[in-house]
Amino acid sequence: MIKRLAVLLAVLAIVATACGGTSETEDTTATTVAADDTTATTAGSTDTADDDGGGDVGQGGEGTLATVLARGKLICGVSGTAVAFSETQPDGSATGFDADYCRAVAAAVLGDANAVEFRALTAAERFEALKNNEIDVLIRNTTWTQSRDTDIGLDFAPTTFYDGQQIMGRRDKGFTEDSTLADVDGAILCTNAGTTTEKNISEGAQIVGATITLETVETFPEAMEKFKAGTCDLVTTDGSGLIGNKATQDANDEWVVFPRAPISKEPLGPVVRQNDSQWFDINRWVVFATIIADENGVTSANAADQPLVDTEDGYRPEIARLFGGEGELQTKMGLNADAFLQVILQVGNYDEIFTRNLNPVGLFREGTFNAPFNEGGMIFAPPAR
Ligand SMILES: N[C@@H](CCC(=O)N[C@@H](CS)C(=O)NCC(=O)O)C(=O)O
Repeated sequence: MIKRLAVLLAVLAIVATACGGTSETEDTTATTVAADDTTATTAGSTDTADDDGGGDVGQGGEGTLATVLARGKLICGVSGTAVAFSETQPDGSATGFDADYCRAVAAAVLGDANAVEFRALTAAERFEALKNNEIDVLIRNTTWTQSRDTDIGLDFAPTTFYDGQQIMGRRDKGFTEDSTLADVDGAILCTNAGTTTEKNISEGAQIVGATITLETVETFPEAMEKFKAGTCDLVTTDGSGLIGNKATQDANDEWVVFPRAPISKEPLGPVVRQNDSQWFDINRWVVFATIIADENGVTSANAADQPLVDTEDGYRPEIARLFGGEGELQTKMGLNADAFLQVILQVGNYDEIFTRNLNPVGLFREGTFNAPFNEGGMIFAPPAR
């Protein structure tokens, strides 16, 4: 109670700009947030539990699998500007960890990892685009939350990257890796609208009694520009996004990411419309297939050599089933029997996808939740049987 009263006295000024087309006047109203206001509302954000009719989202008639098969390509919603996760290329395609999971779905469904049209979406646009059938699946640094899962009308495939929100500042402004959330008191923090990020930082600052000015912009690269220009003291988002952007810093401008323990849990993974079980299962098992292959040391280089019937040395029944051999289950899901073999051949297993996209920006699996479950991490798949 005392803590709540103390927090009541803390003033959280929220200044939102350039998001969602709302007016500057509305957006720049500073809001005093009382202790029992658990949600700081930022103009332009669509990430609220009640921003949707809720529970009425299907895909209107035929399932998404039929739509994708008829179209002959997958439309995958990505960020397009999330370093190492999805970066739009000059030809309109995208590269990165999330982009590779789009390719994996296309390989499973269409037998061709390149049969993907990437649709770049801001955080604030993404859920409407999915609900309005503009995309087949959303793979865009998207955190699985209760309201998104239950109220907005979405289903979350397994987490592909366990993340957590952190903050980035400059060492010459006194920030270090050991700085805490309380150290942001008095700072202008920038992030992008329509995210869990803006809510976590508002709540977190309240909890520690820090007064902050939160400026939300449309995309995270815009927040980075303001940070580089010095109009924002700090930027905040998922730790992966900060590490990815830190990889681009100038040699004479040292940025630090803190606090060491993230201020939130951000489980990121693919998202589909709810009430489309077949499509949900496909997207879930594409992720699981990449994990099971990794668990068994099956890679894009050796996937083609896996025995699919029990006549050779090295026969592994689970891999045989997963790749279309004896006891396969992919045809029960509306896919070709070799759907997951194509995923591993054309895109790779979980570790390959992680390593090639995320290691170059300084993100590694070892010692994190993204390590395999039998090495202390949380990357786990149920059995393929
Ligand atoms: N995981 C959070 C944040 C997602 C987010 O927008 N992340 C940033 C930082 S990685 C991003 O995607 N930026 C790229 C952009 O704004 O286009 C959420 O689901 O709300």
